Amino acid sequence: MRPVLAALAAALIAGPALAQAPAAPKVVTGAGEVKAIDAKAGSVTLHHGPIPAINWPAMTMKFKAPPEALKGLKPGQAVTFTLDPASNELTSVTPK
Ligand SMILES: [Cu+2]
Repeated sequence: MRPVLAALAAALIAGPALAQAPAAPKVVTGAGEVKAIDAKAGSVTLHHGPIPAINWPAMTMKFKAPPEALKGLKPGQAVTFTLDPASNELTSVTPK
């Protein structure tokens, strides 16, 4: 009985670690061009390059972003950005 319990205990301890998927990135960075800004909606449309960290090809899409990240942005501007892959919301946008 004792070896069985020991094996069970070992499996319980090892289980969660083994079940863990490869750590998803907490912050993802990308680069792109501003296509449109909607300050009222708190969103910006970017054409961004590929983002391998989250398997995204290049595309044009709308992102939610905090007001401070939208400040001073203009259509046509080249930017780098960070986004939270859990929500797909931008956390910062920096003109290049
Ligand atoms: Cu995209």
